[in-house]
Amino acid sequence: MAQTSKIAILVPGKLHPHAVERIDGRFELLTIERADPALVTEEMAAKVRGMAAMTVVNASFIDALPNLEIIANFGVGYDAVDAAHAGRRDIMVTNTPDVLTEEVADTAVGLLLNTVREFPRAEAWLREGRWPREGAYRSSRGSLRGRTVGIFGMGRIGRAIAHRLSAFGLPIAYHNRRQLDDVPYAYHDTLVALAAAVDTLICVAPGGAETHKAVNADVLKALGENGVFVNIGRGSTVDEAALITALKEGTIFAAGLDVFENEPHVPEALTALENASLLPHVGSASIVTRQAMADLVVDNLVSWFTRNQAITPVPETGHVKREGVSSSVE
Ligand code: 8YV
Repeated sequence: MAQTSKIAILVPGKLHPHAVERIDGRFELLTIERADPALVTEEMAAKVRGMAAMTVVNASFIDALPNLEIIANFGVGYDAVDAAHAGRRDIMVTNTPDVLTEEVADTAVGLLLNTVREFPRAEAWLREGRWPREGAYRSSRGSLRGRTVGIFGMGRIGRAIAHRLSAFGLPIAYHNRRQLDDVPYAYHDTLVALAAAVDTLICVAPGGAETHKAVNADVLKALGENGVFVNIGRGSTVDEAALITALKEGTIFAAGLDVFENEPHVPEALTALENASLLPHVGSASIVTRQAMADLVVDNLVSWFTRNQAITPVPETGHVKREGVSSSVE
């Protein structure tokens, strides 16, 4: 096994314990409370060559670490990391694709069913002892039957959701940055056009400036009064205030949300709504999948420092090479 024990890896804030344990066993583990340049000591700045993070990593934090080579992000979404800045500084950024695809797609389908068929409310009815006292739970106003699904973001997870919902017998359409030539679904070149063509919109698009508040009042209006909106991507992709208004006023029928604008804070205006089904960002959160994500974070670091290659680089840093390193470990 290549000698990596002298390479310092910084973990700012919380990270999956399995990742922390593996980093500690393989590298020199350094931790700080949060990704704040003010907490970086001189010694740390000189030493740190890798980072594993599940938090916001902005340009000033990256710049506080002059010898940083790689940032391994826990999660497929890496909008919290300034990857463009890292790319400009020739710092590798990795994420955790593939290992969570099927899990998140499963969650999306579960959340959609919860939203239209009211299963969480039906279960609460049973648990509260209302079934014997008051009779059967009401028939759900919504149903999956007869729906047409639009997917915003036809990446790996979008495809896995489309695959599942096709098997449910539902027609699928999508909107993406560009049309894909290897999917059989109808493409719409704007999000409003997609929303107008379907009654069930599932957002799997990545966060970041390009998608900021993309699901706005116009999109929700186009989705229509029978419309169901599901978000399994990022809270930042939705204008949350507009969504609350649309749910309140019946502009759309219901929403299922796993992600929010200001996590872990969910506005009371949203929790008060009966036509919103809400989950606390659990899309990938099974023990097995989170462990696989943690492993991929550490495997990226190990691969970088022993084979000069990242396993899952993000596109913004695809060009970054570990050049000028004669021996892979020093
Ligand atoms: C994680 C996620 O919950 O992979 C992602 O992008 O949103 C989730 O799987 C998240 O990254 C951990 O904070």
